[in-house]
Amino acid sequence: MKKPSTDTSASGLRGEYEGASDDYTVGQDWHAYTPQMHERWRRLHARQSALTDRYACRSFREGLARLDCAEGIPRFEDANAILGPATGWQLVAVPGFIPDAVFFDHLAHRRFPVTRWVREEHELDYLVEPDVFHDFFGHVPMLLDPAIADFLELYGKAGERAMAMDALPMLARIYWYTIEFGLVREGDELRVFGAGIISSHSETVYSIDDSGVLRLPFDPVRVMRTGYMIDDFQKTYFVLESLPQLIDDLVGLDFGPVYEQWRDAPALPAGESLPGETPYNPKREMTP
Ligand code: HBI
Ligand code: FE
Repeated sequence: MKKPSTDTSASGLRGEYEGASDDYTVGQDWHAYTPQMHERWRRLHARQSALTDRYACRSFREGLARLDCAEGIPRFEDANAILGPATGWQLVAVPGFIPDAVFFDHLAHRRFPVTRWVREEHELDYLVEPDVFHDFFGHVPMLLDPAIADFLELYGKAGERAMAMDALPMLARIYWYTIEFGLVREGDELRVFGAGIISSHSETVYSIDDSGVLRLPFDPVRVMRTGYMIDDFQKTYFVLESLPQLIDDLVGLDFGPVYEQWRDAPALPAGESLPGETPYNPKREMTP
């Protein structure tokens, strides 16, 4: 059994896999969060939500407002009461990264694993592993969007075949360049919908405003061939024309032949365009 946390540094919950069920879920143990942890969440929420009006896509902004979670680390059961009737998703608490097969199985059943511990003071802007701020603030608002809700279930169901065909890295790039680091066009503007961007202050600004970044139109096969950075800002972002494009482009695509064709080829380096590709340039497109 888990010991009650008296720790103010979050390490009382961080990475505690002991006591987790076979599916890696744990109780959120909301009462174990300290006042300092809730205060840290409030600061993170305030800082990021100050950017969302200008940078986040409409679904994210609407979803975040519905979740009403500015005051402290939210109770997952409260979010579940909103998510269930809206899109059928439920949050389950996990201690951190979980094995790929378990992660896919949760998604295939519309259960979204949310890490329960919160980052420490010295890692406010950046950490490599997911914590409750990344998972909840970044991902949960988008679970209220019907296209993202359906897409994530399909992604979960695609996992088994990708693993059986030894092509998991290719499928994981789809998740990475959409759910984590995706951009979407809204009218004349580029907007963020990826959780990895929207939970980071500096990458939110960089992904939209930096003129040296490569932004390419979303193309599933191109995405599956493109490597990515896990410990630095992305060098390439892919832009959807709309969120339902995810479903439209991926439902009819038979991944098997794509895996067979490309899985043994080296990944395309992030940040390089191929001959004939037209990078998306919002400034140019906005000028008539
Ligand atoms: N576990 N908690 C957690 N969060 C993730 O995003 C996650 C994971 N396990 C595996 C995984 N992601 C990815 O490697 C798969 O999408 C392939
Ligand atoms: Fe994530």
